[in-house]
Amino acid sequence: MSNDHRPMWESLGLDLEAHDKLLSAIPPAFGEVYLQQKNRPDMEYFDFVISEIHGQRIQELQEHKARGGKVVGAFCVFVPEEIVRAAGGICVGLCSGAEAGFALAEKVLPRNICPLIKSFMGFKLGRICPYFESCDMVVGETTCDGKKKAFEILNDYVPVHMMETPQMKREKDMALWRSEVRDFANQIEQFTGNKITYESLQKAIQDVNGKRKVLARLAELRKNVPAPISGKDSLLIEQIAMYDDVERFTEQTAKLCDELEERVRTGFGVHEPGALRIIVSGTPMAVPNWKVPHIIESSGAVIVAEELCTGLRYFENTVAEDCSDLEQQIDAIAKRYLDINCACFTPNNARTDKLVQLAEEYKADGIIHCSLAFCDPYLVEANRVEKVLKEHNIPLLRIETDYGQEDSGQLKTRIDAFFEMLAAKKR
Ligand code: BJ8
Repeated sequence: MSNDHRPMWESLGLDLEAHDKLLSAIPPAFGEVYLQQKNRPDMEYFDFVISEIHGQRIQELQEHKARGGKVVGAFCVFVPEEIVRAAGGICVGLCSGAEAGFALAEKVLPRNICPLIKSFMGFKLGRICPYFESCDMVVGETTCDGKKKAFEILNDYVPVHMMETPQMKREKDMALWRSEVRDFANQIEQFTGNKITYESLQKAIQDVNGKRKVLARLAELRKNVPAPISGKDSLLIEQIAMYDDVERFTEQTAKLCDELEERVRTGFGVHEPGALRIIVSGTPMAVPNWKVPHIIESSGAVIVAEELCTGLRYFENTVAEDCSDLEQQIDAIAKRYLDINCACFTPNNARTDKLVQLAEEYKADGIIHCSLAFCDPYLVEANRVEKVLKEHNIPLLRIETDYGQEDSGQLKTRIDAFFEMLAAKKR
């Protein structure tokens, strides 16, 4: 990345030394995980976005702010980005996928807490992330206890608006969630000084739906045998979707899909014939957390779908576009978001049913359930996932990991053994 960005990072108040350290780790990791893959489609745009991860997009956010616009950060796919967009703001998913800043985070958080939470706290306390430092406000949610309480601490450093996400999906939960979405719209109007109108919300809904639809098109193409794109490249695109410019991202992903369609037409696959087809499911994988997908695909299998928030949970549903007034649009947004099957819900049968359906649709040989350490919702729900998949005779491997590389060897051994079992089953 060009050094021309240093004055911008400095003006954002970044700790340049810590930031240099974080950034210097990304190119070697990216080179090893991504650039050495065979048969990649044209990923030039997405590789460029990563090469400029703290450059060009940050520049764009600063230009937006200079024009009086607001930047709103989120840590969860429950935050309705359409509303931020309708008020002229930019919503960015803050990634929290690295260990940088853990030592600082441990000064305010317990050591044994999910690495995603530790990462966002460390990024803020250490002033390491230019996306975070560009945010005028952060939206928190009550999805899991760790995040819920951590947002109280985060509010000491950046204004946090909390949304109460229900834990069940009954009618009364929907009524609560709907009121939370309404309050959020009011809050965003106040914060940006811009009124949300039927027209502005309709345009935002269409734009974000367009992004979700192109991601769904990409997912659909991966159902083909052979798969036209690797799981690692698909994950990268899904990660970039969280913070890139919506229209540009949609256009570039559509272009890639055209190429993949051609690959499907000619039967060109990204992997060896007969490679095992795997679905990964569990907690989100934020940039630069590519550890498990890299191990899976380096062992000869191909990931065909991500039942993750950096994956299908982000784009499988869209907001209805046929509303006739603003309040109906708010209803439609609330409905779309409450359909997300996060493990924070109980019961969460929709997620287990979905996994069975995905295994069939994507012709998967097995599912790898990958949860971050100390994430109670996903680690406990893995039991329900195992039970249902067993009933349907779908092989499952359960993994618990963090952002460190120390367990890579052990994970590889377990994943290889799982693949041997799947291969024997296939013979
Ligand atoms: S909708 S998965 S993005 S909450 S991994 S912080 S749950 S202890 S990230 Fe999530 Fe929204 Fe749900 Fe998706 Fe807590 Fe678990 Fe950590 Fe987590």
